[in-house]
Amino acid sequence: MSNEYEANQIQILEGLEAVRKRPGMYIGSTSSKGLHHLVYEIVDNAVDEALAGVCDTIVVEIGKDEIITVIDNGRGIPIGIHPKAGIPAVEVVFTILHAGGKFGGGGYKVSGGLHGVGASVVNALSEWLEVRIYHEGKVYMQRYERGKTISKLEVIGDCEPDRHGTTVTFKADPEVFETTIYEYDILKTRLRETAFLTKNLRIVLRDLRKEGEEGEENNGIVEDVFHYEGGIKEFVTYLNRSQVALYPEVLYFEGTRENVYVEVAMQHNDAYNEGIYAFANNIITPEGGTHLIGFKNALTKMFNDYARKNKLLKDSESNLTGEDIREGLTAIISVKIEDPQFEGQTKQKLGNSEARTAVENIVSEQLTYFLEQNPNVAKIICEKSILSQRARIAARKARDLTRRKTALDGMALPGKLADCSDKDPKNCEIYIVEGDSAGGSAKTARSRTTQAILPLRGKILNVEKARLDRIYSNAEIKAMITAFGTGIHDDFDITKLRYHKIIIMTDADVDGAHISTLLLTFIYRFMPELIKQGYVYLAKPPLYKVERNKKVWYAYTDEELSAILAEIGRDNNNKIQRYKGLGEMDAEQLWETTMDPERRILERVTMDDDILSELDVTFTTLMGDQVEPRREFIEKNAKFVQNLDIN
Ligand code: TSJ
Repeated sequence: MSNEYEANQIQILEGLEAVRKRPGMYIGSTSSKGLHHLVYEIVDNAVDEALAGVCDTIVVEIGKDEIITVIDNGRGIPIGIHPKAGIPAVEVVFTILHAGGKFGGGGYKVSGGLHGVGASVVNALSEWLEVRIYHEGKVYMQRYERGKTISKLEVIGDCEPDRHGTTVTFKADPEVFETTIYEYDILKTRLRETAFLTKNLRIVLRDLRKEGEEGEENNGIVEDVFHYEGGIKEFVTYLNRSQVALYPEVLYFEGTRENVYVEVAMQHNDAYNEGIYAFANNIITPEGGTHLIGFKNALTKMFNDYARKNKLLKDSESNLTGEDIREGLTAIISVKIEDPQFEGQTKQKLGNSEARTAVENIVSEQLTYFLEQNPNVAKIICEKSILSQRARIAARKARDLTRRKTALDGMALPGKLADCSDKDPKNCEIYIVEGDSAGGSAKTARSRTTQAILPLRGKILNVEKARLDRIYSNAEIKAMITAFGTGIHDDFDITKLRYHKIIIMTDADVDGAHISTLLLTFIYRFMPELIKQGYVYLAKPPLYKVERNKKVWYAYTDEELSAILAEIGRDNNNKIQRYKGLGEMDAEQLWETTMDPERRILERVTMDDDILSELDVTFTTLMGDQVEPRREFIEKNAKFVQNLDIN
């Protein structure tokens, strides 16, 4: 017996010595990340007790000197002698590598998961560790130092007869870790997540490091309590807290199939990114895996079925893709499984095939039922998905268009463009002119070497109010894109700009101002750099022509008119002409007043820098991938466009 015991001891010491030699192999790293890992490891063992339904509170305290205490009110780690090891079971837990999860058998274990290296690893990497077990009125205690047993498990006192549970206190070894200082917020985030994933478990996080210090609130104690009766349903609400939910309900599905316990919670918001988090035994699987695949399969199939059946998706329209449906979706998928297989390079992907079928079946059944019971929600999601589908198709067209453009550098210029002969962009200007007649005059009036004319016909499309597909098939817009030469969006290349002055020339009236705004909106949406870098101008045609004795004056404002009249004296020989539009000027007048670089007035279009950079971000989010501008966005920024400074 004694020989066996000694043999066991040697094995134990060799095991934990290996952990101390290569800590990174067991906890990933000895950085702050690895340090915090120690806490999760211990907490996860207590969470297992909660999952077994025999513990409802876990307290985590960060004490002075960075000593961690984890307290649960579970059954207490068994204290009886382990038949094979010949030492108390609790000592096995702390001194034998990979002993975790060997007791009790069955059930789903958090601690057996991805980083479930066992309490013995924490023990090996702690300067000291003490475990206390509260059991049948007695307090049992054992102490270890750097993994070695220091004291026999012994009763150190009495407790209330109905008290039960385990308390573990440890100090991370500064010889092992680069830092032994805990960050409250890191623990807080992780423990909150654990609480969300374990319905009804109360987790208290307490920071006692400043306890008793002067000038601190609450005697220096910081505390957070996490307790979510709604579990992952509340997790989804929490994740969507700064978003606008598309419907008030959080969908929740739950069930057990093939010994896999499945929970799914989901809700769409009005944004565009997917926020789907999958967990197996409370351990996040950043690379997804079978449970995530099962969820996605069910979602795609059920929504397409529903949309077809209810004619929300026409027969002529193609199926919604998974991405269309998941646009703006926040979801948690949580499975509990007896023997989770973590795969992939970083072991962050669930491999169990039964998890796929379990999630797929449960979500399919319960989602179908939900959609039938909640047609309003079903419709909202389908409509959002269809918007996403259209935007995706339009965005692809846009990409194709711009790609084609960049592929063929000297691509055919628009037929309506009267180009200039000089090919050095620095010398060149393009006049965008509204209306064919004004365009005709401008073509006659221009200086052919440096001035190009692009006449635009009809109403200019408001790019704020049109879907991308319509925008890209608009002839005027295509003409401008090809004439400017820069491409748009991701393909935008300022060095390809063919004219260093883009001059918008419209009538000096309300309609003209409106057309200018529409053109500026387009440029600013599709090629904001042109405005940012000061290449965009507004031409200023005169409002009045004053003629006397064969002498001519032009007035660009009412004040100017008054000033001219005051100077030359108002009399009956003045023939004052009010211009109603560019079309009233002949080519010569147009040249003299609006196009001759020596005499014309140009207003450069500028914008506030921060507004631009703020918009840039939104702009890329909006147009970057496959997304459709949302209404408030359009309204908000239409205002910015109208507020463009014109000086
Ligand atoms: F990490 C750890 F092992 F040190 C640790 C374990 C740390 C903390 C804070 C708590 C625990 C822990 C373990 N809490 N509760 C338990 N429960 C058991 O180990 C246990 C008790 C009874 C039975 C049984 O079948 O009767 C089975 C088990 C696994």
